[in-house]
Amino acid sequence: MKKWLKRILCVLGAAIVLLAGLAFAKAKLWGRPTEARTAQPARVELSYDEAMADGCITDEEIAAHYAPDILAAVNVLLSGSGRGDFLAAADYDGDWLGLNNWEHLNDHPLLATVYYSVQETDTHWFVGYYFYHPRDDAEIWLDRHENDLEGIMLAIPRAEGGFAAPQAMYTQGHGYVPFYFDGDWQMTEGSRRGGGLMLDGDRPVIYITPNGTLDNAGHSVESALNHSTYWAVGNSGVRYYHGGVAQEPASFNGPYEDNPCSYALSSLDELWQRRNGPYGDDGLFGEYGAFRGDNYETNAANPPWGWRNKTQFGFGGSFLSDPAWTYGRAMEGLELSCAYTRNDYAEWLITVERVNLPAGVTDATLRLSRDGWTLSTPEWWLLAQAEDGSHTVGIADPGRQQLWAAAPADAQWALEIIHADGTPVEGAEVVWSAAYLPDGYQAK
Ligand SMILES: [Ca+2]
Ligand SMILES: [Ca+2]
Ligand SMILES: [Ca+2]
Ligand SMILES: [Ca+2]
Repeated sequence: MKKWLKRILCVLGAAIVLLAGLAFAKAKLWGRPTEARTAQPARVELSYDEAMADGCITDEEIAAHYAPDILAAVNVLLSGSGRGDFLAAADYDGDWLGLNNWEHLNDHPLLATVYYSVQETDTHWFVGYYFYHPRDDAEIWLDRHENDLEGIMLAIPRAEGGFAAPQAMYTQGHGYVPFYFDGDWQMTEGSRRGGGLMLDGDRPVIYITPNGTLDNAGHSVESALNHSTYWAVGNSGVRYYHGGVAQEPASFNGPYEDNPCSYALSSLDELWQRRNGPYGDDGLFGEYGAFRGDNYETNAANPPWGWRNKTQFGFGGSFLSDPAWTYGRAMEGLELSCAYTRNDYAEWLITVERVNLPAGVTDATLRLSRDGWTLSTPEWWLLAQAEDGSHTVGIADPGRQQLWAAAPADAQWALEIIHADGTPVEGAEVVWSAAYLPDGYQAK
């Protein structure tokens, strides 16, 4: 066949696929019954005085005040003509089984739900929001899986008599944790800045990528400021906002602002309380830190306590279990305390007190591992000799002796004293503990 003829046929073929996809999308979208639809609720605005009217501020009130506006891009050529990009609850199909969530996409309403978590130190609140989708879909077979959870973590200074604006946000994608902020803070070596924060009052405005292939897709989350747009037919999208009512989008064609849809907040505890099983076909999770799923890949989606962090000071699950560490290691000058007053999402507290080294050893460092999997790098460990000859241990920071980690109850922790070449230091001793916290951490 002539080259030019081949090219024309290719372009024609692509156009036909595109038009058919669009026609199919519209037929599907507007052909469905809309009883589930309620009137468009107003955005929930909760001031500090309103929250304090009963004398205390609950996690739910904190989550409501900072609840993000979400620009959710929709790729109409994938998954239920775009429905795969609608926010939903993890039990959207009426059960807590992970294995049927890909299959049920088109048989159940996708009522928008956003999960939240709140942790606190002396200086900050850490408020997380999590976005569930039944499918992480893509044009190519390799990039698809059942269930999908992505999220953000805000650092908010605790203020007397009012709500302060978030200072920074981090997200997670493909094992990397980009940070978004506007202050003069610097990133430490090996950490990544994603860009500036977009705020509407105290609310972040974020962008969720649609289903699709490679980095800029698969529901990864970015600040809406200068976000990188995935190619999506007609730039379709929904503007989700916290209206306190879980709705399914009535439309998604055209600009985000034309397609508002309210979401409801739900505590991350809904998922967290299921983290230790039942695992397998009759549970939401297939194992600790992974959703049960069988489409294209097995148990491929992770909740935040299973998210990787490939940066130098990151460790698996630290996104959720230790946000003070995650921020403190990545950003310089944020001045945050690493002493939690409350942390419901850490199951283990690792405390390292001191090391006794034999005379003459000058290259000692430590290695922390869990079930044979190394969490630390040599940069973590700051040894300083005390008056009695022993060495105090700072974990990346001279003043920090503790780490909060997410791991199963039967996790086997090991802390070894090693030489720079990785061999054990004979005759050395480390004083440390790994305490299991079945009910989370609460300062006495
Ligand atoms: Ca209150
Ligand atoms: Ca299900
Ligand atoms: Ca399935
Ligand atoms: Ca994803």
